[in-house]
Amino acid sequence: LNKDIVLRRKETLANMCDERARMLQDQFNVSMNHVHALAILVSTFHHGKQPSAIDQKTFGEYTERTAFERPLTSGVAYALRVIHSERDQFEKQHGWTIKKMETEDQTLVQDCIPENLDPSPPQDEYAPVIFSQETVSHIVSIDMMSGKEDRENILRARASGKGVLTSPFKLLKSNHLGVVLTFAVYNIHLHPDATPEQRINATVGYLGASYDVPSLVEKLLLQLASKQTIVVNVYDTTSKIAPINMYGTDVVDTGLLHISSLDFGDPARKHEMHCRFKQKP
Ligand code: WA2
Repeated sequence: LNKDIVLRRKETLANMCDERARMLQDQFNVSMNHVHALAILVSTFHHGKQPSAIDQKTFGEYTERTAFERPLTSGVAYALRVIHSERDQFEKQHGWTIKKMETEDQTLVQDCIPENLDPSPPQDEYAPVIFSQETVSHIVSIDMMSGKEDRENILRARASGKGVLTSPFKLLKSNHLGVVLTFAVYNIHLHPDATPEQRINATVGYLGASYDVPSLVEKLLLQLASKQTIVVNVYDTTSKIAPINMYGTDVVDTGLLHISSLDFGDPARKHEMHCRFKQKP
């Protein structure tokens, strides 16, 4: 009899955990597809038209009005690829200088305001944000290649042609860990089997979305009204020896644990959802 109860409990936990993991994964996938479509929108109406049919106002309005299509994202932005020799002309044309991302200690909130950031030192190339959803307007003019995680994402996105994810890191103007999803924008229509070199040469910019994981997962779980029953943690388990906790407080061991796998669409990153009952039986 006791065995039956234990078995039932195990089953209940597994079902609840799998359901939540699937919901999170599906919502992530939905928003990823829409971010991909935004990259095609920029390719078609900004790079594919002379003159461009997109400016900050158009991009800001369109992305705000379609935000419902991108659950879990806190904002989207478009960064242009600028080669060093084009920098002067680019800065004159926009009326601002390309800024360096303030990394490490973002001690002062003031430092995050673009006007207070330092100009980027000379680099081979830059990825300054030229369009943004209002929610992430603080990253306009910042060179996304000057941030370690953003830079790695940009390089991987343009060589692969796929949507790529960063490891969890502290996003600008946020106190939480988040991840960034990036799609490269190309100036020609590339074959699905184009080489990394062909892709890199055809790159004109980067469409990215930021995910404030803790607040967005919290929102999703609250919709299920089961917060009294189970404790959920989401981990980046790309490094098996050093998993990163992306959501949930430190684990209080209550015995039974169920692990549901999560697939966020980037094979280079691994994620898991861990669920426990709040109370021992
Ligand atoms: N977006 C929002 N907040 C951030 C951030 C970011 N990156 N990086 C650090 N905090 C425009 O991949 C191109 C968005 C980067 C895209």
